[in-house]
Amino acid sequence: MHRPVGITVSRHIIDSQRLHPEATGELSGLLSELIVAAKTISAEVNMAGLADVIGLSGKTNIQGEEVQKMDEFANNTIKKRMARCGYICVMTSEEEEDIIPVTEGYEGKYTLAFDPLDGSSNIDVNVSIGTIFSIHRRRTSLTMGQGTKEDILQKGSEQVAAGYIIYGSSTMLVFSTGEGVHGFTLDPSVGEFFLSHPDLKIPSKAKYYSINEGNLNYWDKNIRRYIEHVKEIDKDDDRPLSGRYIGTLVSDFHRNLISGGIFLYPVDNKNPEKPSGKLRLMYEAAPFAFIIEQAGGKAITGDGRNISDIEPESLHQRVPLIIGCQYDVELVEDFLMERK
Ligand code: FDP
Repeated sequence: MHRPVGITVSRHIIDSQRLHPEATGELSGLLSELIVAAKTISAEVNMAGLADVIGLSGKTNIQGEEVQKMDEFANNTIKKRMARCGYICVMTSEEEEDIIPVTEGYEGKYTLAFDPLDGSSNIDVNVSIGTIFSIHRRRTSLTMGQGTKEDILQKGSEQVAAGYIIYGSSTMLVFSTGEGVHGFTLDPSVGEFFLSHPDLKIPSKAKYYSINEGNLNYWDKNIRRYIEHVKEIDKDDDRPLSGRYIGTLVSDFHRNLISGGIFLYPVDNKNPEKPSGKLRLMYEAAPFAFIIEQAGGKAITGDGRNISDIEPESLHQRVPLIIGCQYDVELVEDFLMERK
């Protein structure tokens, strides 16, 4: 389907829905509600640096309202808007221990997992941060009312939609409902997202590698061998790759998707309480895996599993993540399996 640059995200969603005569409009409604939450967060993020300048002291702002930390604000904004939207039956947030129920009487047929503000260490230093979301169809029957953990704990390959919003030099929304990946840029003067990046495809080979090299001495020897490899000079193989690491997964992912790259957060032995790396399956790895596969890339754990095939066991489960251009992800796997 031709998607002309410049159409609004609302029109894009309606056009996509028309491709499915059986669609009830609920997924479209859900996405539209999420987009409103994203715009609210974007406006607040843009003001974040001013909080101190305009004399907000302690916990109250100039209007005497309580000042929330940005991540709390983002979490509350999504929770409040989605609890009564009528399209989901349960939510889970990276910020909360347990599942979040929706308001009684407003139960719908989808579930929502979200990371309200990814890249927490970058919030206070004016570096890009983002919101990530993942949508599944509920497993239990609609007549059962409130959703359960069973509805939420589903593998990535069963996602109906996934996406992210990046609050960068512009605010962008990138998402997929399983029919390619499309990117929209927010025009803040009219408060509307416009299609700017239709049908995004990741380049076949990486130009960039992204990894926190400060962890080098905690890595397995095969990851170290791979990183040595990407730094070697070999003109015929376009090496060395350039290093880029922002430390906000949304931003590192976004750059790699557009320009071609590979992101790695492998297993390390830094913290015995995190034997599977740092990143979360439900809020980070699975939604990005859905998007990257739709864009022609790949996401793996490095121990023989595709991220999308992992059946989650708990809400905050962590997984190692190697994601990006197919060629490079497969090469990392060869190094890890010692085929290289
Ligand atoms: P943060 O802890 O700052 O919220 O999942 C969280 C995350 O950021 C990712 O966005 C980012 O890619 C990664 O952690 C950075 O971790 P390191 O600081 O260990 O590199």
